[in-house]
Amino acid sequence: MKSQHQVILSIGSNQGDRLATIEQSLQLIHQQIGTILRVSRLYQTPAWGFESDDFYNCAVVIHTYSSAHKVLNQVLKIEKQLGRLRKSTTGYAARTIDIDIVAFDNDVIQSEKLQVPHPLMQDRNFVLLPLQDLNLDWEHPVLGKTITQMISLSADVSPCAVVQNMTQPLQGIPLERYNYVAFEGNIGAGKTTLATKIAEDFNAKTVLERFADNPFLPKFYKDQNRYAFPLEMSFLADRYQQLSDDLAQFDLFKDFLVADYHIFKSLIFAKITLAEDEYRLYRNLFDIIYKEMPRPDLYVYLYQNSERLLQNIKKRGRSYEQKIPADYLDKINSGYLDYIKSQTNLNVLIIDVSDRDFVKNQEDYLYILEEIKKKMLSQNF
Ligand code: PH2
Ligand code: MG
Ligand code: MG
Repeated sequence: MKSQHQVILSIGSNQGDRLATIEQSLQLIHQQIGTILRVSRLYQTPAWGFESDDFYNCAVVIHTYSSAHKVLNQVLKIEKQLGRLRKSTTGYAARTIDIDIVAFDNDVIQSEKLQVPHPLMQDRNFVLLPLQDLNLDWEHPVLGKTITQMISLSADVSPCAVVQNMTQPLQGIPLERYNYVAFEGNIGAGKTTLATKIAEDFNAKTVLERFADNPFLPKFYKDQNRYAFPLEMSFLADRYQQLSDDLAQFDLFKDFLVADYHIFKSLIFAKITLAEDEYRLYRNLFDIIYKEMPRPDLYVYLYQNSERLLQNIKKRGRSYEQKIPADYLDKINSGYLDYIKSQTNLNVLIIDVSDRDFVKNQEDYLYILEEIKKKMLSQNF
């Protein structure tokens, strides 16, 4: 199950500067609704179902956290921004821009405002041909047909000619040139959410920490002195086992992995939670284990102020985390920053995500991608 919805949009224009308007609509969709994973080629198509000038049409597949009705409101807003006027006449009219929801996951929606899949998609070359470019493994949830099957069954013979290729918004961010990216950050910084989203958008495999199963964690938050050592030991053992299992399944030279932790966090936490003599013992063991672990090609530290961390912790509602004090979070943050400063062999990028919310605001997510891109450019990657 994906954390985001996969949505297919069909876009058309037959008024004004058709190419420029469609390009602007793509930008606005990517910035406001969700990540555009792929854009089809652009087609010139005769007006279907009415007499009017030829259209330009294309299609996109996006990932979004928005519900179907939210996406509908978002596309209507973009249509308005791009000068779409809706008259209360019946039938089709020429338009600067039309953005239709063709599919929303495998959902079937029949509401007054929204019918998904689009009820006429199977009869329209100007929808089906662009969709074919997207190379989806999507099947119509009612008709049980793939795009290719719908094309061969369709009676539409209208000539749709390719005009040009379109710019792919994600192409400028060749993240997959890295093989192994680790997202790090304090408790509640959003590591898992971001790692999951990036992995979905860039078609990567995830390595996610299995924190929830650690039986010492709730005990530790009640009695730190008693449970710090077994807690840190079990985290280390678990992370070591998981990383060796997970990494063994993947080909670090070929696959693209996104992790929501780096094993070094074990030592950062241990330094804070353990007594000095316990920490020395722990460190001996850690060093032996650490030598064997593969290094990430990029280590992203998501900095978030403690006030926001506490809000996030409250929002996600894990009962045993609710009493974490701000000064513990401050210490963890300092531990991370000390570690980062001491590293010469680690490719580190610190991103300040205070006042950003990459689930609610697509623009905040794009900001993070931009920061990663700048880092790649600065290293000629
Ligand atoms: N949209 C319509 C009706 N007819 N014909 C073409 N070629 N392209 C369109 O986007 C289109 C249409 C209703 O939205
Ligand atoms: Mg339409
Ligand atoms: Mg429409």
